[in-house]
Amino acid sequence: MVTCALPYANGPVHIGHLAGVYVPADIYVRYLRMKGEDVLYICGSDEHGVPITIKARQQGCSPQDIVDKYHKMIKDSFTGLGINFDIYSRTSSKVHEANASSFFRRLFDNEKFITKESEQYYDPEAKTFLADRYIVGTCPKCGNPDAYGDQCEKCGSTLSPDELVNPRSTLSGAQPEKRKTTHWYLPLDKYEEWLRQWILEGHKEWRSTVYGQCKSWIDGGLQPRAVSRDLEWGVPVPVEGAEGKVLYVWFDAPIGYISNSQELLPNSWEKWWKSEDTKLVHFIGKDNIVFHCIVFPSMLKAYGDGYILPDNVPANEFLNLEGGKISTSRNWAVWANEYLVDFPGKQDVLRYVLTANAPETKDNDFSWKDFQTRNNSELVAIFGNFVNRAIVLTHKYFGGKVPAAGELLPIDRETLAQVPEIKKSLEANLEGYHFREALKDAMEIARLGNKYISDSEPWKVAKTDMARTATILNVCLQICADLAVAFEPFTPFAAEKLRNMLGVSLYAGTDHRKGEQETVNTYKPGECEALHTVDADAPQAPQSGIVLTWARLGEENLLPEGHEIGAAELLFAKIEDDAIQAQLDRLEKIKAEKEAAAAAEAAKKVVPQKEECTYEDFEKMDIRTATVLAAERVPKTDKLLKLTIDTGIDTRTIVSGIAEHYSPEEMVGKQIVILANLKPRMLRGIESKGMILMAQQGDGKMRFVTPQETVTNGSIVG
Ligand code: B3M
Ligand code: ZN
Repeated sequence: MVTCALPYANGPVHIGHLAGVYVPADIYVRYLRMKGEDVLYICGSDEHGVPITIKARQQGCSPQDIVDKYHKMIKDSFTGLGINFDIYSRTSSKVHEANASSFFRRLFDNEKFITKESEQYYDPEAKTFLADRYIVGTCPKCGNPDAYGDQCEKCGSTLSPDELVNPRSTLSGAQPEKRKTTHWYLPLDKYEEWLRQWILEGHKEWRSTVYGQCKSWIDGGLQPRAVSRDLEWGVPVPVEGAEGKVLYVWFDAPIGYISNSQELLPNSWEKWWKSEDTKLVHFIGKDNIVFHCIVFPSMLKAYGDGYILPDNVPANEFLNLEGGKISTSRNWAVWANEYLVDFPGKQDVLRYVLTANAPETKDNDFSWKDFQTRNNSELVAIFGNFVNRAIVLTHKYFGGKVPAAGELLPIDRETLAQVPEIKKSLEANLEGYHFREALKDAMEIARLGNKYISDSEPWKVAKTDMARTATILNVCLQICADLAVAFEPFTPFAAEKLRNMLGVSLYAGTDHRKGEQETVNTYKPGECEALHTVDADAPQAPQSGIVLTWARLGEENLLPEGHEIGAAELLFAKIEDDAIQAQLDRLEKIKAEKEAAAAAEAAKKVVPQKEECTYEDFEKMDIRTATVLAAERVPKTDKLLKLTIDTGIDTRTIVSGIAEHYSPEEMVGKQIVILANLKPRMLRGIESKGMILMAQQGDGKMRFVTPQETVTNGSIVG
């Protein structure tokens, strides 16, 4: 049973989600199914939680409107990318509400919770309790007026709402007030020893990043964890007197895996969730490790009733985009739904590139240049090119029928013998959740074929030795059939296209999309519209009885002599620079908008007033008007201008750091205000006598101060 983290339905999925969770899971499930394993493949939208209520408030609609919009968008994106869960349901479903509610109630009745009364901030206008993130105020450490209740983004300090000066609600701006409230907590501390045994002793094989995080949580001492919240949106707490309280989203969501299974298999879901024969694997991102390895297992343990625990949790790290952190709120992302519109027919390319760059053990980066290079120089130039040459030449010399293998030379045997070797590594990497490495193995087969055909040069041999040409192309076509199997988990659309060209089917295993009655998938040419978007008018090879299977990958003679193949069709098309540039321009625009917004925000910031001074302090300063007679840049500096000014008292030089705000030409003739009796200073070898008074905004913008109308130079400013 494979579950995928339930994406929050408050935005589309982006390439970070796909690389981190959904593409690796889909590779794994397709592979297992081709080997004949029976897999239940579960996912759905996570539709509760504070962010959804905030977004609804911002957009002036209901939380249900938000989740309805994004649930559909996310579901369509997965289908569009060939990620076909057996069910993609949602936690706002009635099945889930009933299931999560009864799950909570059983733990409550069996006294598995502790209750605690605490004081929480409440927004009297919005009439809702406020999570820390929705309280802002002045940071006590650096004075940032917009620090959050949990963190100051300016100085990075971790804060609590109580530390904020003048806290205010981000919802209504009102001054939040403290209210007493009671919540239920799962005492994770009670499960610490059990978790130490189950994970730290029992699952040393887990990815080091996952194992390490679990170890630090357990060694750090587990604390009771809230399982309810003061919110209107969510699964109501099924306890008398708990009006206005809902299950905490991270208590509710993992139960969604079970609810989705119940929805799909009402009569047989327990066969999966309560049988030791089931191997449960959770695909998630690293920020969800504690919930899937510590909290949810403890919930299942507390519940009892024979629920199984995950066999593995191959969490990925994070994917960055063009060197920046992917961010939904800042729109710094490549959205799956937009990708499918911008790059029609290139679902495989994204699956391929995200797998090749998968952040399996450390964060990694996605760049559009790399995306284009991998498509053009790997998928097109190696995989696609090899297949195209093999098929085109088979039509050219042998009328589209697999030619006789004839006498195999050592080069032929050595080439074919490598495929079963590569298959061993491919299987080990797939079984071990090393999908980047597994993809390299599959690509190794394409490189093998491409090298073989380039070295054997059948187009030359055909001039003199047709029998040898037949052997070469027979070997090539066997390798094409291997590729049609090996690439099914990674690039299912291209694999299917290749099988259609080769006139063969694939046994792709059993799925459960039709609920209790199972669906056996043998992707016969043209039969798979429901699964893949087969190009309806693609040339279909004549029906053939050949059904490829994973087991047969690497076997000899997959395509027997005389077998008829279909017309050649390009598996992949080059991606041109303009398509990439359009994406880079989009990101550039987003970056510029963000910088402009940040600058506008900074411009409004006002630095707190300095300490009081006395009139006597002020009297010491001799501030005068003056006019700029000449101006020039100070060589080898970016910021300094050397100004010759008429102070009415004398003509003198002042060096000022305003070169980034004014050119020398702009300054000549201007009347300015100076602090005339500032002690002279040597700046870059120039004696500067005085200082120009400038007004500087929070965003750094600087303008010189000048009288409203011209006055005599040397006029006293007071
Ligand atoms: N909704 C995904 C996230 O943290 C979260 C997963 C729930 S899986 C039960 O982005
Ligand atoms: Zn701060």
